[in-house]
Amino acid sequence: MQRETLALGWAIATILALQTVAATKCTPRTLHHKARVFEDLSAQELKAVRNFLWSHKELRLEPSRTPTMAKNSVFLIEMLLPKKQHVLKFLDKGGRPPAREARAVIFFGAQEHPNITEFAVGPLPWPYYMRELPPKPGHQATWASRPISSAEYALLGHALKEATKPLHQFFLDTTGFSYQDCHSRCLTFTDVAPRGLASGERRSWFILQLFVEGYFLHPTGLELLLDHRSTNAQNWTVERVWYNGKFYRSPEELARKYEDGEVDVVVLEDPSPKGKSEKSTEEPPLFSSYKPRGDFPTPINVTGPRLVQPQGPRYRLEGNTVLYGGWSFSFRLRSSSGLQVLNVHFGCERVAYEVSVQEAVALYGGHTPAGMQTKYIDVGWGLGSVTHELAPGIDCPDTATFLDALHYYDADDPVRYPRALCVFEMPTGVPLRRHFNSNFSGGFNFYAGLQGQVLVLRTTSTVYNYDYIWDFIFYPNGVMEAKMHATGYVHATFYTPEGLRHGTRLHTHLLGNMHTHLVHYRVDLDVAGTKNSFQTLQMKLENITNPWSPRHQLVQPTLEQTSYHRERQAAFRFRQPLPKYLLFASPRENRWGHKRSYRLQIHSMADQVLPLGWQEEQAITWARYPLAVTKYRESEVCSSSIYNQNDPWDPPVVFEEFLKNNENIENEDLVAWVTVGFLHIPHSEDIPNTATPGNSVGFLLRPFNFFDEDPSLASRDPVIVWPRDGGPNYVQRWIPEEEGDCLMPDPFSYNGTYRPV
Ligand SMILES: [Cu+2]
Repeated sequence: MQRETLALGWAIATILALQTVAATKCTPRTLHHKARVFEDLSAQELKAVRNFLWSHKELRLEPSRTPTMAKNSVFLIEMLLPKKQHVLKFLDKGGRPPAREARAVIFFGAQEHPNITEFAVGPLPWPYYMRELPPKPGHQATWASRPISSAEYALLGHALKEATKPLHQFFLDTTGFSYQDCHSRCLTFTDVAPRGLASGERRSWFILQLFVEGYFLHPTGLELLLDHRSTNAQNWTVERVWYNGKFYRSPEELARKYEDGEVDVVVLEDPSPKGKSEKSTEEPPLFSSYKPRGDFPTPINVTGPRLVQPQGPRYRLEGNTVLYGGWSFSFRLRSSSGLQVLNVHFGCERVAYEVSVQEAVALYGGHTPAGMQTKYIDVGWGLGSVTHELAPGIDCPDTATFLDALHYYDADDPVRYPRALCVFEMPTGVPLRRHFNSNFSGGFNFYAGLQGQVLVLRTTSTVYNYDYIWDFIFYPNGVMEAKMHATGYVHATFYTPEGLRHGTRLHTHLLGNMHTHLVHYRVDLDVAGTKNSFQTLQMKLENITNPWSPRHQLVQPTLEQTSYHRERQAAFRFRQPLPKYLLFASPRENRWGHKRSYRLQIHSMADQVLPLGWQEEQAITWARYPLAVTKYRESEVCSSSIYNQNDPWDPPVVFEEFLKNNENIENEDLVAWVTVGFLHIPHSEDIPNTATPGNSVGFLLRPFNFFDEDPSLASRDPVIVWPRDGGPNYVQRWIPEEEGDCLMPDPFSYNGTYRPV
């Protein structure tokens, strides 16, 4: 079918036409000096808070590393974000910045009834006051809910070593590894959580593993339950032992039965076979190793393509603020919960006040006690603080700007995490828009395309075995994306035939346990102002008499708009239909009379993971909802806490309570809470590691009638090609095709240390 082509000369007319797109002229109002309000604490500030706390002798503080639980110590210091209304007043109307404060978490263990207390310390940089940050009524964090500190881990390691002394010969015989005088053949452990079955308990299952490369994949077959609730480690006791499918009352009982030949023993094969190949002096790699083995049919022995930016970066970093085309935003890396982008503007308007990671959980099934007990709630494992070094060229392009992070978490000084974050622009490899305008007779009227470029802000969290990659992605057309990739080692347990009901055999003695990953995000949209409404659009079929042939019926789609008045109405449960178009609308209209809106588009395979109200489900009630919309409240800024993991039965933060008052959400400051995730049934290709392809989830925030036309029209990147009679095509571009220096990046370097400063 041939479409009518337009008359000649049209192309020329277009070339001559003025560029009528009025470029919005504005300078981002919140440059570095104002964005400081969002900045994480500097080393000096963290030290000032630490010194201020230590100067209060009545707190009787001791170093975090002191090897006892019966002490008072500072566990966490991080920036305490001022109230939103104060920040907005400062940003938009000027005046003095709100007081800069720190949140300090202190474990008071040196008293008969130990407790956890949180304080606000300020004003920074020279603090002179501290005030208690009171928990919500009835929501005091219990002593048992505190995260495990490195001092407690040291004591736990020692306790395990002592407790398993009777099993020395048993371990040597069954694994060739041991805990005593072990040199290169030692055992190690993985602990799981929750730590017990009811509030106030602190008893953990430990999986004993061979301490080799990728030890997560080398269980010995022995798991052990240790009660470590007492602040006196002398009182810690082993309550249960599990070995190869059977329970024992104590290590002594297992050792005795083993000597008597009453234990069904599995002798592990040596993980690193001694049989060195003749060609190589190196030992063959372990199955849990990254070292290459095998060959591709088409071997590759040269380095791959890499990114260059011949004319330098096209984004600007001013402290913690990024300026990129239409975008400007600030960011911080909270030690407790992770990456937060703040004060997100496109053009000259605020689109979101905050988009942030709140929590990441992984809930497991298994046949071993550790497998069936595992419900990891990662903020309780320092989700925001385990931001280890990114490798240039691998974790981020060589051209990225790398930034350090500071965390004061379970430490006595701020600790510098070099290259914890990166910012980079990259081609997406697919055009943002393009069109080939055929003339349907062997040629074209024009070709036009806009290359796809995005700006990425990235960090990672290595929560013990697993690595999450956290991205915020900014597109030139006003679209913003939040994305999590999962990688690293799977959490795995000892293989038993019964375990196959809960996972996959991944090696001789290894079962990859099924689990669900869920991530919770807070999305505080401010779509052209703080007053927004939430509505959805769906498609509804209508059946009408065909107006141009009344003898016929006609079925066609119509728009069905739903408005939501109250929080409960806009809390969508899993397994309940979620409308396709989720819109956050400003009362203002675009040029065409439509409400200026942003659309939330969720990319997730998450589902309900626990029955409502089930014991530990209390800690993750947010996981009931792929989307819940609430009215902004200063008391509802986090959906989880560092305490939810170790007391999931009575956690201090219960998201469900945010919905209880069922507030009006029409023309209010709205917050969207988004749960994304996926079911992970491990498979043999998860060895050695879970790979990122297919293991990413997230959401997009897309303008929907927010602008009058695609705002990427302001980009100078498009290329238009016009055919010319009897001559070469005319290539029209707005950025000269200039040659830049194709600089080689700096040679690869990776330090890997994180040290106090
Ligand atoms: Cu997984």
